[in-house]
Amino acid sequence: MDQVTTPALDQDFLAQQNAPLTAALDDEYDALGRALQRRGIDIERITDTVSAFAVAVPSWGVGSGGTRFARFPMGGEPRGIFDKLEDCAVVNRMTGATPTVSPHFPWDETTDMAAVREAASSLGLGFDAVNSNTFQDHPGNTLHPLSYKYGSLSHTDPAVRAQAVAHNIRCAELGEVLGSKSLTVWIGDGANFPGQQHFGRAFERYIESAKAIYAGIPGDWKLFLEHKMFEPAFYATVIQDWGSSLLAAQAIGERALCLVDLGHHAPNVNIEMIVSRLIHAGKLAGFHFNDSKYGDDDLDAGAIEPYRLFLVFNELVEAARADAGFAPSYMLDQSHNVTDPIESLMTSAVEVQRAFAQALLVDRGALDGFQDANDPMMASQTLKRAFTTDVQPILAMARSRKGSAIDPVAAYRASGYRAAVTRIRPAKSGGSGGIV
Ligand code: PSV
Ligand code: MN
Repeated sequence: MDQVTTPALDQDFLAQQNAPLTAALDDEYDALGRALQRRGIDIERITDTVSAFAVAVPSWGVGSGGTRFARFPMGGEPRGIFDKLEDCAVVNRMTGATPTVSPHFPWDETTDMAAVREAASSLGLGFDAVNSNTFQDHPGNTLHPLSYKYGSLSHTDPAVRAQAVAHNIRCAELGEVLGSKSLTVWIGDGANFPGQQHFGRAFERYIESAKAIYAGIPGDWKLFLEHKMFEPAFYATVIQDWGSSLLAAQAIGERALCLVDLGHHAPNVNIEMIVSRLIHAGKLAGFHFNDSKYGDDDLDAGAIEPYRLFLVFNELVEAARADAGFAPSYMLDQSHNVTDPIESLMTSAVEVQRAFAQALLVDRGALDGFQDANDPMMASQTLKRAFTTDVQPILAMARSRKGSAIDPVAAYRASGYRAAVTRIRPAKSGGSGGIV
């Protein structure tokens, strides 16, 4: 497969892009450092912590997304996993925040997964959780002769369940070659009509299948259960909320954990509180970050409700305070319908990092005191003070020190990457709808 020669991955190119921005950044960073010093915060400690932060990119995120109605592909869409890796490498090169890719099988399966690992490694990338796909049929794939139309892990037919279980175990085998250590399972199983499905029996079948997957994956792997309120099942979904997810994880075993996709809840649900409860239960796997206004909109992280993202990170920073080994898994999971996916992924990685940096600024001692003294106004002001601090110089400095871009979108556009891949990769037809 021909690869693009791109300045986007070139260190000297980024140094040139950064040069005119460096003096202003130094100035703004120093000013913020002095302001934080007055609050008893060492800016260097925050910058180091933010530098070490990483969020995985989903392999499917670099293609144009779509809705049930249509998909509008853009030029230079990846033709397969090798092109996807190249796009992911650009996101990581520009932001310095996305060193791993999360693949989806069978979408990303090849006959030589070792070659995939090598290609990633030569681009400076590793792999995060692998994802299984039993939410659609895979025509022509001999490992999936039976249809998932009426479900997969909770299907009434034991043969379909066995096929779905085998696929998940296979995903872990493929993931072993890539160096992954966890499998994320999201199923679309559910019902569109009251009465269509026996809630209790479907849940029991799911748990039985998930136990079989758990027993079949390597002993040092974690099994992440991802819940989602609705879609494609519009009346009831088998693993529809964190309660079902937690019950299942507890029934399956110690290494079964609950994954929170921010878009998979009812509107106005207090997600940060769910995060706290899962931490309390020792069952928080990690996140799929995105944003939404109405449902599972899959908009860019931080695009609609940045304060909610901050509040989620506030819980995570609080948890890390009590447990130094606390290390949830972070991934973006968005559908880019109207933007260049690479620009959306870069921007989202920065937004997630921003929420983390802001949460690191919360004066936790003061917050404890205001909570104990029942002072809601000052408690809330303590959070707002951290949230409203402009941490942009910290994020930009962290990138600059890594040799990444001070302004990722500007540098990416200047690189001409999209035009270059559009010349090499033939356009895909855009006639059909479909969510990816
Ligand atoms: C489902 O909506 C989901 O969030 C799951 O994580 C899937 O694996 C992914 O999107 C891609 O469809
Ligand atoms: Mn997800």
